Parts: sequence; structure tokens; C-alpha cells
Amino acid sequence: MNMLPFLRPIRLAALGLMAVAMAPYAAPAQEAAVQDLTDQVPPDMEAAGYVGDDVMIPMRDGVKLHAQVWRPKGVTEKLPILMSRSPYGYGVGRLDRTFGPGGSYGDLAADKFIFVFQDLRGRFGSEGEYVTLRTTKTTPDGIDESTDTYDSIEWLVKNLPDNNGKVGVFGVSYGGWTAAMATINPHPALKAVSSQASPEDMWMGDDFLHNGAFRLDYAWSWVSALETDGRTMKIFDFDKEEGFTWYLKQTDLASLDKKALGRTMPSWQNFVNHPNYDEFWKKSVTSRMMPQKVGTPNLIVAGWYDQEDFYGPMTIYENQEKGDEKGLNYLVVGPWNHGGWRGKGLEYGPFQLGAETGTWFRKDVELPWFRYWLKGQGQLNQPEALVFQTGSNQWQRLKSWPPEEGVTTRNLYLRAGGKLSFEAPSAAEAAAARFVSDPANPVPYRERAAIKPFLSEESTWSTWIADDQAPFAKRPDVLFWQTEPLTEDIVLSGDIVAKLFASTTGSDADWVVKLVDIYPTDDSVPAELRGRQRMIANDVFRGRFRESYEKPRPITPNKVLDYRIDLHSASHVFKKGHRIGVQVQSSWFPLINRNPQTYVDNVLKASPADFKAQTHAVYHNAAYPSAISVTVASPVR
Ligand code: PG9
Repeated sequence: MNMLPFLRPIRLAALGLMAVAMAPYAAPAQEAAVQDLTDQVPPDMEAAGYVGDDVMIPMRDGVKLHAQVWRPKGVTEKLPILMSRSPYGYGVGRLDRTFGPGGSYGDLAADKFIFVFQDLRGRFGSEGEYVTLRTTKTTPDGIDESTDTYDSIEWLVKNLPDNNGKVGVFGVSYGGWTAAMATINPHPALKAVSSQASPEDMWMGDDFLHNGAFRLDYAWSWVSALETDGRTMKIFDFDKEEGFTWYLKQTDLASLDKKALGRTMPSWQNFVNHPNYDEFWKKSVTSRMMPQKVGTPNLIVAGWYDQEDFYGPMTIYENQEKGDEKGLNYLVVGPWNHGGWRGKGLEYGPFQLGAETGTWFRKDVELPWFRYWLKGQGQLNQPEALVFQTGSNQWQRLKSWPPEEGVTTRNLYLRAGGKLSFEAPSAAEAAAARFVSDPANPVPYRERAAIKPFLSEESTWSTWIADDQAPFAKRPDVLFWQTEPLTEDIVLSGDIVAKLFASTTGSDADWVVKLVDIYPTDDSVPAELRGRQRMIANDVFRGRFRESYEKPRPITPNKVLDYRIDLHSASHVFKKGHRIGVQVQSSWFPLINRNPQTYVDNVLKASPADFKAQTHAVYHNAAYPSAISVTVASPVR
């Protein structure tokens, strides 16, 4: 092991955690604590010729943060530093199989960089207090992730031998967020970042809530795993109970942490105490904390099928675009789930992607990006927006996303008899489709047998968006519309918004809308895809926030009201012979906590008596033409 005077051999850092090679949450250990694993250097790091050291880096307030430093042996030229920072620990379990050929960092490692993997404050080997998504500077002399990054870079460029004085920061999800934080008052040595799947706004559209609707399983599983004593990762034990049933039994969500764990968790209490879009959430919006004039090149990465942070990278890109005078803000959107670009990316669920899209991204996009900015080598052959078109499996090089030219906004109208059409309903058309939404029997977000808590060992959470949506269309509490088989390809390229006219007999209701691609039932498609309904866009809207996210109001029972539900965007070809489908439902459990359907001030504090079955209606006549607005890039007849 390489022994520099100020470094200790890898010891603290080799914490068995989660394998990052294929997906950030693959094969989690039940519990991982700081342990001495000096000899357990991941074999492919050794094979790649890298040696590691532990360092403790002093911050401005005296707290020391732990990092692993990996450098290639026998390199004489000065090398740039590539840093990743996360709360998950960088143990053998997480770094193993990442440096070899095909590994998450394989191409970067072969090109030679000095890698630094740092534990955030209060996590694993680092001193100090851990705070989930610590908001940037609330006091002038305060510390936050941006000052910790600055202080780390300052120390690294001064203390690591043979570095070239240039630093890049990159990472996925929480690590993508820390990369975004690095751009705030950046250290002069920071030359580029790649913020991959970073959350933007936890209340509006990322891990914990969507439009104020609480992502129950994700929030519970993640927070209980992370907000421990700071030095462990503890996966909650559901005692083998099926996820759906366990969550259905939890009627007192406000004190679930106390009841299930015997202690409170800061983030859980934040969810309970900040149900509305207040300053607590607004001050933590990532792109508001980032500089409004972009000064650091940023390769933002998103996945169309990201089950955690799709809103985040797309919105950060869009907001940073407004202040990108120097052309430093770049976007890549691929056919990936959360972090899927760090694996092969050859398929998503049963959908073949035509090539190893993740392997290609890392070799031909990410590596050239860091070579260019940190080594001054190669060309930046990067369009501003590199976007994968699903359905056709083609990459598109665009001037921006969403595209402004060559597209038209069209309404796909919900029509009587379950018909979906570009033609608006006639005056004579039947008025509405109705269903009973019963909180005692919510619509599962996937088939019951597949619902495993997201961090559990048998979990297949990372591909749930690939699930066939057809079984749900048969439920009486799911409304369903579909077009005729398409006579030509229809290409979506841009924003999608559901514009619903709806009513309920209750005083609150959730509206879940899914846009699906319905495969033909004949042998023009592989057997496993026949009749399948593939999710193209989706989201949930909690009715109480119809007029204001800050001040929710009861819904007037039986009144037809209009709802605008942002389904984000898509780049997708609905092929000739396929149909376009829309599903509307009012629960999505336990992805989203249940709406009691009776207005209460705080849904997390609702008591069992507040939960009542109600009849909901979606209107589709000339007076109330509910529709999905889509951005179409091909002629529509
Ligand atoms: N989606 C994860 C996360 C990011 C930030 C906060 C909480 C969770 C992650 O994969 O890191």
C-alpha cells in the first residue's frame, strides 16, 4: 500500500454497503458499520493498478471529513482529481467491480485520474453532524456541502502529490446533489462537475413527495436507513410482511418513527411538520441555491425511467439554462432508471434498448467530458442536449430540451366509451366517467406480489416503472382510455400535461395520471410485450393544492373543477399499430400515502375515521373536455 506521510492505509473506508456497480441500491447489507477491512482492497482496483489511502481532511470549523484517495501506480504525469461525495459510505461492497473493464468507473480509471470518495459530515468515517440535504448557508460563517467541498478541494490540491490542480466533482442522486452544491462559491480549482440524477425539490417532484403527495414507502425506507447514528445504514425490518399490507396497517403516520423504531427521525418529523409548500422546502430548492449565473461546466444526467429523481435533473437543467450565458449547462437524458447509466443499460425491464447505452455514455460522453475540462485533452463534442428517443432507440443531438422547433402541442381528448382521440368531444357526448375510490382498498402501484419495501433484499423497486400497466386498467377504480391502433408513428418530443375536469363527493382527492404505450397483441412484437402497457409518463396531484401549494383548501364536493397535472416530458415514438392509452386513478399505494378524501389540515395526521370511500368523476364532454396535452413532432391526422 502506498504510504504517504499524512495518509493512513484504507481502513475506515472499506465499509460493506451497497454495490454501486449496477444500481445504487443493489444488494444492500442489513447493517454496515465502520470496520477495519485493511486488506479488503477491491480486487479490480488492484488489477487496474490503483492504490488507496484514507485521509482525514480538516474543514474550516475544525471537523475532519474522511475520504479514500485512489491513485494509479507508476504514473509520472500530474493528474486531475475526480471527487464523489455521498452519505452512503464507499466500502468494498460499493466500490468492488467499479474500476475494472465495464465497471462504473472503468473507463475513467483506465484513462487515469486521482479518485477521491468522501463521506459527508457525520457519515461513516467523517466527524461532525449529518443533516439530510443540508441547506446552503443559513449564516454567513456557517458550513454546508458547498463549504465542505471547497475546503476539501483546497486541501486536496495542496496535499495530494502530483495533482494537476484541476478538480471535477461527480456523482449520482445524493452524490449528484453534492456535485450541484460544489458549484456554489466554487473553489477556483473546480473545473467541471457532472450532477447526475440530483433531486431539485423534494416537495414538488423528487424522492419524498410529488406535488405535496407523500411518497410513503420511499420516504420511510430511506430515512429509516440513513437517519441512524450516522455511522450505520440500517435497513428497516418489515419482519417479512408484504409491503402493501404493512403500510396499510400504519394508521398513525405522524408518529410511525417513534412507534416502529422507538425514536424520532429528523426528516420524518419534517414531513409531518411541513405538509405544505413552505419556506422549509423552498429554501432547499437545488437550483435556487446554485448560482443564478452558471460558472462551472455541468453535465446534467437524467433517466426517463428514474423512479426517484427524474424531476430533479430536468428542472435543474431548465432553471440553470436561464442563467447560462457562457454555454456551460449541458443535459443528457437516457433510457435509464435511477443511476442506470452506471451499468450496461442494454435493456430496461423487458424493453431492449438496442445497445449498451450506459457503457456508451460512460465511454463516449462522461470520459470525454472530464478529459476535456480536467486534462485539456480531446474535443467537447457534446450537443447541449443529448436525448434518447425511446421506442425508436435513437440518440438525438438537440440545441435544447424541450425542443422549440418542429413541434406542435396537441390535445389527446378523453372521450366517451373509453376512447382517446385528437378530436374534441361533441356536444352530444356523455358527460363523465365515474369510479369509487376506497382508501380501504387502494390501487397498488404495482402488482401486489411485486411490492417489496424498496430497500429490502428481494426488492425490484428499481424497475417498477417498466411494469406492465395493463392489469390496472381492468380495475373498477381505474379509468382507462385508448386510441385506435395508430396508422402511422406518433412522436412525442416535449412537455406533457394532463388537463382534467373532475369532481368528487368528498372534500379532497388524489389524481394519478399515467400515459402508456399499448403494444399490439399480434406477433409483430415479441411474445412478452404483446398487449403490454408501457409507462411513458406519470404523476400524482393532491387535490387540496389545486389553488395553492402554500395554502391547501378543501375541494367543494360534487363541483366540477379543473386540474392541471404536470406529467413532465417524453421523447418517445408510439409505433404504427400501437395504441396510446391513459389511465386515471385516485390512489397508488404504498408509493403514495392514502388521501383520506375528507379534508383534514394535515394528511399525515389523519385518523382512521377520516378515511372514506368517495365517488370521483372525470368529465369528457364539450363543456369539460378533459385532455392530455402532448408535444408532437410528427404530422398528426
Ligand atoms: N434518491 C436518493 C436520494 C437523494 C437525495 C436524498 C434522498 C435520497 C439517492 O439515490 O441517493
